[in-house]
Amino acid sequence: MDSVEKNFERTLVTSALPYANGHIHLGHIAGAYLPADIYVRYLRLRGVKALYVGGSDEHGVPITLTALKEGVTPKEVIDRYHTANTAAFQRLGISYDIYGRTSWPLHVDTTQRFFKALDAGGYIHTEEMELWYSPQLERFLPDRYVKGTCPKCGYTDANGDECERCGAQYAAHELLSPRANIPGDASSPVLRKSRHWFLDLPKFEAPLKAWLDGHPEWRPNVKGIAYGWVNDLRSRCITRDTDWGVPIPVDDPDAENKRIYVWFDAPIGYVTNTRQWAQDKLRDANGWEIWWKDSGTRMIHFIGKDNVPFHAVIFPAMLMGQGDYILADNVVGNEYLNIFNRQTGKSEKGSKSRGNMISVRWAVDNLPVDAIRYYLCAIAPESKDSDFDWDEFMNRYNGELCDVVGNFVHRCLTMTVKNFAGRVPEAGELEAADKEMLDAIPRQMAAIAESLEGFKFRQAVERFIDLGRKANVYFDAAKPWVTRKTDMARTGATLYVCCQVVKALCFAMTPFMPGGAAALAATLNLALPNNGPDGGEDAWAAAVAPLPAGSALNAPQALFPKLDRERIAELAEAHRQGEAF
Ligand code: B3M
Ligand code: ZN
Repeated sequence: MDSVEKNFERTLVTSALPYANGHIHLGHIAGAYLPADIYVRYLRLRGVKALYVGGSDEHGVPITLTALKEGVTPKEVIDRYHTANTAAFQRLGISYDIYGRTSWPLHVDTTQRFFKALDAGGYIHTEEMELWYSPQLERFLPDRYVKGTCPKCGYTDANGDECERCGAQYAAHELLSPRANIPGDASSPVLRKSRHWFLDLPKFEAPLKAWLDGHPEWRPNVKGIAYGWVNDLRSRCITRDTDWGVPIPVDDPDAENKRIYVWFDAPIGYVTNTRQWAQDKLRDANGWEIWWKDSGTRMIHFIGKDNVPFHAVIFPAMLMGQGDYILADNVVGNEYLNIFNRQTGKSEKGSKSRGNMISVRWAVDNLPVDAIRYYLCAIAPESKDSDFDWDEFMNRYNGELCDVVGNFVHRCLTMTVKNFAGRVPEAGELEAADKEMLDAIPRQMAAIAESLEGFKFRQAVERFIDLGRKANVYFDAAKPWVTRKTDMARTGATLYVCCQVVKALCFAMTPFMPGGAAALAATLNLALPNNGPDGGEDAWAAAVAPLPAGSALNAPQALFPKLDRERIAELAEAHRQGEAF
């Protein structure tokens, strides 16, 4: 726990707030939610004070465009998807302390406070802009309300503000051949002047650089994107011509038909949700401040790569402008999870129009939660994109989690329960191989901890499986099923050692596979800790203390039931048909 306990008293973990305009899918999970959840579960096991904050992003063009296309109100859209996504996260075991909403009234207050503090600090100014306007609908067409040809690469389906194909960002008036992207608007957009509010990012250049320079330990992909931005800072427009969002807290007639831009208010949602949590759980309206303003707090953001500029440049600048907020200690950005198409042998980007995405709600209806969590962690797109592949999913889950860990645990516990009256045997005289196995436990647990603390979740879960592999090798060499016919003391020593590995595996699997861990803890009559944001005992350290001889065990159950090949083929086919959403 070096990094966490040395300098900090508590850890605030956030994961990106998904837009409440669609169902969350496995790509989201692999990028921002599962790694954060594994990390938080690990911190809780360690007894660290940790708070995990998430929620829905309910403003912006993604919401209003969905509403327009469906012919319903934005409120209907966010209510529907906030409810659905809250449930989906819960079913997948993503253990938020709060899953909030940026449509909460409290969020208007938090956002407006941020805006006013930046304004008072001289970091906000207004500028007149030329924006696309629909004569037919008599409204401006912000961001994705207008489409056209990219001025950089010529892509004809580019958005009003950026091109999905070449990644270029540009001013609205640079877009070529603009057309409205709203149902029922056949008119040609025209340019009109509109006055908007801007955040003076260049004023934060020196402190942003100093802060980034102070974090050589971040992932190179995140650092690269952040420096790219910081070396080319420009003022950013933080308002939009829309009626859906947080009102701009200024006394100015030009502000009336405008709202704060979604990317300004969304990260402030982390603060709002912490405030709401403190009100609800602590009954203390100021209980949130220690999490955001005390230098003893370590803040970690988990996000997908496309959100890096906002979390590693813009939001930190907004926090700096407040004067009394802490900054993130790490921004853990992941690459993308793509979909492997066995028919074409190619990896595809997950997209709504292709119909190749797998929603969480479909996944948890059809697959064991621990299997989903295991596979997504094993292939986490940490340093490069990775592919979701059905065959690999089945082979890795069956071959690693079931065959290596599940099978070892089952063999050990079945033999122990049968031959030693349901109790952990006496260690008796230990031989060199026994001692070697026992010594490997704390070593391997420390290695897993090191990976988790370094945000290397793939490596962490590999090291967990490695402990299972070592245990199988030991078990197979000791042959307790043979020795039991001639030497019960030797058999007892072997199974005593195996029970110690099983105990360690139980704790080690808790962050990754909480379901399997709970079932195994019940078999071992162990209590897994239930630490919350107040912290508690370090159960990870206790995991390597021996399970005493004589401890009662219950009859083992299969922790990780194997996936059936035909069933997986059916699911893969349903996915191919676009039914996995
Ligand atoms: N809703 C973008 C996204 O879902 C945005 C993240 C906000 S995090 C403060 O990718
Ligand atoms: Zn382009």
